[in-house]
Amino acid sequence: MSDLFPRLTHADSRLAFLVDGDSWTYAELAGAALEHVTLLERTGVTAGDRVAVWAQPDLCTAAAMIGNALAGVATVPLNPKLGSGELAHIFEDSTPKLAFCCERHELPHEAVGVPSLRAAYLPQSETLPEIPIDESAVLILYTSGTTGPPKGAVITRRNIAANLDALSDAWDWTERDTVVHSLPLIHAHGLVLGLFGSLRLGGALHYVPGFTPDGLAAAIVDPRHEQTMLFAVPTMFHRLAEAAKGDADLCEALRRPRLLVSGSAALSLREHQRIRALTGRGVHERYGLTETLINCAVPASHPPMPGYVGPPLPGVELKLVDDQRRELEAHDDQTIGEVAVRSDAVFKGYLNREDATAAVLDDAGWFYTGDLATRTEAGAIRILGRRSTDLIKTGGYRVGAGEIEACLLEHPSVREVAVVGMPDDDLGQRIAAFLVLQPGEAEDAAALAGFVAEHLSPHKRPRDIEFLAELPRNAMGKVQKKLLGG
Ligand code: MCA
Ligand code: AMP
Repeated sequence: MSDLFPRLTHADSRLAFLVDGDSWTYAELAGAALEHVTLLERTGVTAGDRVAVWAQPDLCTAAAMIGNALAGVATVPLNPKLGSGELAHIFEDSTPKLAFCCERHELPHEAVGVPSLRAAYLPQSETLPEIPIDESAVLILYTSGTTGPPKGAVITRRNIAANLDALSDAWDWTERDTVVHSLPLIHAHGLVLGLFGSLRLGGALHYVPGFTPDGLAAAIVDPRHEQTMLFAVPTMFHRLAEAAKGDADLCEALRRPRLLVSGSAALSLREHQRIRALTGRGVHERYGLTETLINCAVPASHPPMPGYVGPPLPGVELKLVDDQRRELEAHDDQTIGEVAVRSDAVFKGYLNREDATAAVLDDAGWFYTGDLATRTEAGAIRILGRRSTDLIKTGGYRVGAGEIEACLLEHPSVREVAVVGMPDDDLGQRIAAFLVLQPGEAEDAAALAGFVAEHLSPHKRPRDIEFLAELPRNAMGKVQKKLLGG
């Protein structure tokens, strides 16, 4: 397919996007996207520019992102709950020409120094011109490293098309499928796979705002579509399993999807087993990163493989390397190496950060993931952890310990801080902060968690805060996070 969204080029009355009771057809989405392109022209936004889009689940959001892609404009998707400090960083770094928000929502923040616009697009039936698959940037996805503020990963039309086609192959994903999910529309999982994937393959996305097990179940059994695939992070599967105990209707709903897919973090063997015991259905895992999109997936034609994320997708070269980045040939499911990948889905680089890009992407196109894994004789990958414990995965969100530490140090009561990820049955990892206060300051954990939620975003807030007289340090003065449980 030489067109990024072929179904929008031949748009018709087939359903494309459902949110609660609302639904929009391909033709309506194409019409709204064209209206957005007209608005871009009126406001002087041109190819190569960037536009920030507040990612509320709505027709206008999808239309703005598709319209931007058509116009050669990169979308910077923004979490509507983004805190003031992180928002200021993203605006400063990505310098959007325009900040866009659907009219039926409030602009969640003052868009600092950038013209902002709220618009409503009336669903009118149209078809879209082709969007050629080339190196144009479609998305700037902000993602955390171990230290410093989040970096903007530049994702191109080719990255998206290559990855979605590989997933279509692995999962037999076609226009007959409706994806049901409740993931934020700001990351690879919810946005690239959930929304763009459905649109590229000609199926539909049924979006459930505000995750609840009952909300997902209702969407799965919605008679407006027949064949569904459920996309969720492990925390959601954990909560689905908890809720399904003694809830026959929920168990029944979870038996319905053609495929249950988990990703963004490891799904524990325990959750695999619980879902299987409750529903008789297994969960297919896949593994990826913002910078590479999805690298491995258990194929739909293969039974689920608890503990393994499957083989590399078609078109993805994968190797395990040692500390010096020398290739490890072992296929013994025992030798542990860092995962490196090369494919058309590997990003262009981090915006304005050549240094950080060069640290993870070599001249031959290999991207070094920081994830540690083994590989079986048949090529299935088992992810065991990360090289750095300062990168935390909580609820499927990637959070850097360093960015939370830097944020807490801005609070006047805090003298020293160390942040670690603690094992957690629900979130996978729970953000824990160990603090030394300035002399005479009162211990107020809720205020400090609220400070992080306001400044960065709510999911980055520490769930545990412990006050210490001093942080454990080694002879060199380095904080010993291992002694704190990290
Ligand atoms: C709570 N809230 C607060 C505070 N405390 N707000 C302000 N200040 C506070 N102190 C609010 C939150 O805003 C939220 O509101 C509500 O309380 C609950 O928040 P929280 O406890 O943080 O949510 P949760 O229940 O723990 O969320 C669990 C979740 C979420 C739904 C599973 O973690 C989630 O959506 N995860 C998805 C992450 C994801 O998409 N990752 C993909 C990365 P309200 O309810 O109104 O919002 S892409 C990727 O990884 C790749 C490529 C891949 O492989 O997929
Ligand atoms: P993000 O950039 O937010 O997508 O985070 C990417 C990271 O999520 C990877 O480097 C892995 O550490 C982790 N990850 C994603 N999918 C899986 C999975 N199925 N199993 C284990 N870890 C995963």
